[in-house]
Amino acid sequence: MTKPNPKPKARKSKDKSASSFILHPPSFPLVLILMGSKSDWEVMRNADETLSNFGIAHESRVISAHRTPELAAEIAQGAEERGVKIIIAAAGGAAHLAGVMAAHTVLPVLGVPMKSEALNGLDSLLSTVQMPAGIPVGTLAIGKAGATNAALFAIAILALARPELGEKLKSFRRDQEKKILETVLD
Ligand code: AIR
Repeated sequence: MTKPNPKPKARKSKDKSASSFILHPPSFPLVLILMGSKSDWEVMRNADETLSNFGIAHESRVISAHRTPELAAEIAQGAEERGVKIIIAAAGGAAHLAGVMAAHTVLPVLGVPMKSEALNGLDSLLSTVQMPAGIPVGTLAIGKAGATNAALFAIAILALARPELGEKLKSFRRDQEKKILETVLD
């Protein structure tokens, strides 16, 4: 049985996780959205908003595989016990966050490569997607499409055990189709 989640609290300044912050902390997140820097938020808010639109309890926060390595391991190791079902991890450049999370949990981890300044996100894509056999990361597209699709993929996974979510996904697809069919070019 899943243990009830402790209510997420604002971290005190002495806490080693002080460099991260919780953006949207519900009491019982089913999905964790993690990103390597606040500079990723503009893109990752698309994942956050997509989950909100489907009414999925989630938590979005900054965790860096390089700048807060211990906290990253701690979050991954504690996620299953908190009742989290899926982790979405986004990072840019030497983008190791999704891989590090996956190394510390058997929960499904979805990686979103962020567009980078130097190499336009190709670096992020390759460092997220090229995992060694044994530690999978489901990698989505670079940037906004990847952020939105990571959330939709997480919803599809959750829908396996929640038929009402599957119905919402079908309705979302129908609306999307309708918009295309009704498109008029002027
Ligand atoms: N990053 C942060 N820690 C490890 C990595 N790979 C990534 C962030 C962001 C990029 O570095 O995910 O995409 C630049 O971060 P910043 O904070 O310098 O803007």
